[in-house]
Amino acid sequence: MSMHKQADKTPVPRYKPYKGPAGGWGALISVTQAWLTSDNALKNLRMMLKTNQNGGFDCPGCAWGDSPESGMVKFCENGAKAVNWEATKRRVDPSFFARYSVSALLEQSDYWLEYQGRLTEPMVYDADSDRYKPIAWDDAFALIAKHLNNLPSPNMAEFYTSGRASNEAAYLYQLFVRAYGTNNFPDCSNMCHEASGVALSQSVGVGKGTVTFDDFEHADAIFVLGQNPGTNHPRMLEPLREAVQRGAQVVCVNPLKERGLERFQHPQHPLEMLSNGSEPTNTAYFRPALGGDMALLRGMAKFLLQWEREAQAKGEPAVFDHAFINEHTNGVLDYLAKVDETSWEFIVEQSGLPLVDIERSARMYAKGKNVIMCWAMGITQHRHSVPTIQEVANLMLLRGNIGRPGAGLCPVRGHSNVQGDRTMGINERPPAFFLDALEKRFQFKVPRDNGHNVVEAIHAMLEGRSKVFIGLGGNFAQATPDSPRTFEALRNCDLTVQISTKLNRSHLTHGKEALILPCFGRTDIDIQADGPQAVTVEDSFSMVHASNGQLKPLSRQMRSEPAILAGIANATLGKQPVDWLWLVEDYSRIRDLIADTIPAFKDFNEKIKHPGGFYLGNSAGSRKWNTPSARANFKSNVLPSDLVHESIRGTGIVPDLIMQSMRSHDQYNTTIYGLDDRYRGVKGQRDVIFLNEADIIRLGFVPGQKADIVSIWGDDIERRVKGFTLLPFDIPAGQAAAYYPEVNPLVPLESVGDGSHTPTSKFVAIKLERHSETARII
Ligand SMILES: Nc1nc2c(c(=O)[nH]1)N[C@H]1C(S)=C(S)[C@@H](COP(=O)(O)OP(=O)(O)OC[C@H]3O[C@@H](n4cnc5c(=O)[nH]c(N)nc54)[C@H](O)[C@@H]3O)O[C@H]1N2
Ligand SMILES: Nc1nc2c(c(=O)[nH]1)N[C@H]1C(S)=C(S)[C@@H](COP(=O)(O)OP(=O)(O)OC[C@H]3O[C@@H](n4cnc5c(=O)[nH]c(N)nc54)[C@H](O)[C@@H]3O)O[C@H]1N2
Ligand SMILES: [Mo]
Repeated sequence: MSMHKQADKTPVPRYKPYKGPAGGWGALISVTQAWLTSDNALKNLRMMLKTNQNGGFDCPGCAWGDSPESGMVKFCENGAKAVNWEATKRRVDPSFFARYSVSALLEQSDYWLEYQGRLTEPMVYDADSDRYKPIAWDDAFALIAKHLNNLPSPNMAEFYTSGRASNEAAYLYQLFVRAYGTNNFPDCSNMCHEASGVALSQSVGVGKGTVTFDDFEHADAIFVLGQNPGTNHPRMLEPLREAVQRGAQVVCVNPLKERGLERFQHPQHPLEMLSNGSEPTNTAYFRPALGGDMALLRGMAKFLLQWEREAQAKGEPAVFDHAFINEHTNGVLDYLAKVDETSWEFIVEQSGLPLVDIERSARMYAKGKNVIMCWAMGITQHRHSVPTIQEVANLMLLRGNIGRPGAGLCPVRGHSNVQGDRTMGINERPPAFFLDALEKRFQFKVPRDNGHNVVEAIHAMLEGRSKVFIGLGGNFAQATPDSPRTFEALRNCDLTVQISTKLNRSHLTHGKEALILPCFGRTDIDIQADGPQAVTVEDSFSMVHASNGQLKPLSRQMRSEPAILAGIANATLGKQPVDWLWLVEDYSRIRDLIADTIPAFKDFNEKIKHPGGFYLGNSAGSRKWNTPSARANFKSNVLPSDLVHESIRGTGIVPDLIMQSMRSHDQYNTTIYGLDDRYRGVKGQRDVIFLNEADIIRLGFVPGQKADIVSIWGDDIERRVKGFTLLPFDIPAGQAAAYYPEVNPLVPLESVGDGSHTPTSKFVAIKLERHSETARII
């Protein structure tokens, strides 16, 4: 992949199955190309060696944690891409904006927009010329303050957060927004691991994973459900491969045969690279129906129950951990009654797996003394994600697999600080204890009503109930579902403000007035009045550590996220309830406030001096259950009666296929680095839909032909994307897969998870329709 050159070339569509392992030479070549073709090659090489090192910066890629060992090289191919992408020398400066009107920019692809470089100066939209023009920082802050202070209610403003924001930025942001008077905190988490937080809080009393990095070395079995670590968490492949090598079971559950879950060659092990050897990363691979995981998990529980009864009858050792269940849990009998009630026929039908596969996975689970279960978006972006994750917890509770070394729950987070942002209070439904602590420390009346999540915020803007949108990072316009409606929602606003590093579609689908505020990223050196500043982040294993930028910022007009937020807060509220501008002179002052109000951060400034950071602890991980009963809860859910939503069934239209949306190997969410998807064998194109060849023929098409994709929902809105190439692929019949964000126009805003409000991006009912043009696969 040559990510910096491709933008100017016309892509040649190509598809050829990938035979190599994940990682290995392919990854090394790709990293090297990313370096050599970036315009900062030498500097970036030096930077990469600082990735995830003490005194270095936290990789802006994913939220996977690091081995506590120091001295190791701790970055991966896709981390390298993320760093190079941020550390470009190209600039989107006032002369760029003078050249292109917003309408002209709207014609460009997401790939082209971000490729243009870093935003370097604050800009304001000028309606007369349809262009962004420079604005002084203080004038920008004053414009925001004017809008916010003129709203009839603070609940008419939306404050979005994307999960790269540091703890310091996030804490300052939530303090400002609550002092302003609302809990409207839509955030990327609402589209991501929300279901994990909701489900686990009810089951085990904490919404985070219970494992740490070391646990992977002690597990006898690791389940990887609905996750593609080869692309999205490459550093996770190493512990998986090591687990297989030591004889542990690694069980993958994924309808697609993802390359990284099959074979891995370590790009940093010279011997393996030279011999071109590679190692398997799984011992079993099960391919369920989309949304079929809960049925699979229920089936596993049903086998355990059957074996438990057989063991009791024969006087053999128990399958369940009775001591744990008695001492630590609630509701096991109700739950087992539900398991008994669920029929084998229904389990097989809904899971999409034969009974022998379900039995095999149950055996692998039961054989492991210590088991870890990992999951990501394949599990969380469904209507019944909350009960599915609770079924994971139920299964783990039956054998006491929570709160002991080598065992536990591991929702693998996405954005590098999405977990920390929640810890800092970016939460539209904040817990009372947190609000109480804020009120006590800062002496103002904290808003207590729940605020808007992402989907509610879009509805509110569409209906004119919200008029101001502020985005701390991210790309709200493209990351959200039902794209044309989201665009309309943003355009309905009186003011939209984007605090960003790079140009994206959210800057172009703007309100009547609009600001672009350019900020530092993780890699930039951040100098404030008291000198260079570090920020802190929290990974998936609840480790908090410092991150120090390494590169001189491209322009003196760029500011840090905390400095921008302090500017907005100061203009809007003055020195209430804190002296914002004084706070950002030295971020340890912000950390002192965090220490005052969030108990696990006591002595924060001292603790981050520890190399590798510090562990926040996890109540469930130490078998303390923060539930009303002070026990872990078996949750007695029933399987969905039909995976297809009643709104879809109500139309009487029978879907051709059920489609998931997913990430390619060359993208970071809405940031497109290139047009290839190496491990899936796709080159030079993104408007593709992966289908079983039999389905292509059944539906009257030929492989390589182009089609329109139309989604089905019980309303009058036509949801259509045009001219997608039909790629024959190793995918279960009846299923389809395509790339996010290209297919986001197909995801209905109303199709959300029960209890999580997460758009169901992994379950879209579609029909294929004829498209005039036909392309050939080369
Ligand atoms: N390089 C890179 N790294 C990233 C990101 C990125 O875009 N690029 N994004 C970051 C973010 S924010 C996140 S949240 C994570 C996302 O990490 P992932 O969750 O790995 O991301 P997706 O590409 O959405 O992959 C979903 C996987 O689930 C499978 N799947 C889909 N539906 C189902 C289902 O019903 N059941 C099962 N069992 N499997 C299913 C798909 O086949 C696919 O392999 O990665 C983070 N890291
Ligand atoms: N159909 C479908 N939709 C999905 C998903 C899916 O799987 N399928 N996944 C969902 C998930 S899991 C997530 S997390 C969301 C992601 O949603 P977002 O987090 O909103 O999207 P990103 O693409 O990560 O945001 C990219 C932009 O962030 C800005 N940026 C990058 N670094 C920084 C920084 O350090 N500071 C600031 N201030 N800005 C920065 C840049 O301007 C860049 O253009 O999308 C969701 N949407
Ligand atoms: Mo995410």
